[in-house]
Amino acid sequence: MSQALQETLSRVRSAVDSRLPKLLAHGLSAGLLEDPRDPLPAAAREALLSPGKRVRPGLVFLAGELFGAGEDRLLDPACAVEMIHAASLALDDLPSMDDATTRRGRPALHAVHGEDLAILAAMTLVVRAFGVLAEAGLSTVRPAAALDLVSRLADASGLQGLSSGQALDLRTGDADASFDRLETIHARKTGALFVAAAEFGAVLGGARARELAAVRSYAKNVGLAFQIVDDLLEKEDPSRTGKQARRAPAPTFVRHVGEEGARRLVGELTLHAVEALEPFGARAALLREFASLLRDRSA
Ligand code: GRG
Repeated sequence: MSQALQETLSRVRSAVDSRLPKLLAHGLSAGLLEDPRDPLPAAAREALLSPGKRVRPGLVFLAGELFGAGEDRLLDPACAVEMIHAASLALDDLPSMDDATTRRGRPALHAVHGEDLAILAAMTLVVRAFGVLAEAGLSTVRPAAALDLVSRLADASGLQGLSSGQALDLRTGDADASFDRLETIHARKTGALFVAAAEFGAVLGGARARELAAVRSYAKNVGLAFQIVDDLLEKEDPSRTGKQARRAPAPTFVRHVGEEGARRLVGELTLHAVEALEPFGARAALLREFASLLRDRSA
């Protein structure tokens, strides 16, 4: 990895890791956060602050910096995206979904805090994400841009995004798992949040419609490739992704086209992602490298 990308990603990671707990605690006194009779803050903190790669905030920043947006505008919206992601992991792990025993190499949230609190923690993170965007609109981000982000994140979370993708994933058996169906599932359950993250950066940097479309195409392809790599890693060795699940294997491209076919697909998607950046020339070097980094990741 180039030094420039390494520096950017570790800067984003530490900024996000130190900002997330503050955003979560918004308005709560330390006493309330640590009240042993109130079990929800600890569950929400564990869901949000357990050690994730912070890939989506990285994408917000890389796309934002392409258009000259500063950290002061990017940080809280990037944290809002991470909140939705963290909520989705807690829900995905529930016994009624993937029935995971571990996540990020630790016991799944519901295994420690119970299913009831895991659901409430996820709800808390979802509503907090939109609260964070509202507050950004009252401080660092123009109100119209903040509303734009709210709308994009809502779309990425609902019937065009995560929730729909997960529902299709849960209800698609091997017999229905056509190429198109798998593409829809992956585009919604994983791609949509990548697209929202990249759009966040572009909107905050004042990108024009055509630039926004290019960034969206990049993120859609990277998101699909990311999910396929996740499935490849999980097939090779479940401990690599830090998640172990009891649910019978979900519909994946790895099952549909085999490991080699899936690897080829990842290569093609990454190529399409990079092609989408052509209009930006050398300015998009870090985003290009980011796509390759995610393609070649081993965890
Ligand atoms: C939150 C509104 C809302 C709905 C959630 C449960 C659900 C609906 C969707 C499931 C989406 C899901 C878990 C998709 C898998 C995406 C994926 C590959 C996750 C792993 O992402 P990483 O590797 O994880 O970035 P870390 O742990 O590094 O953050």
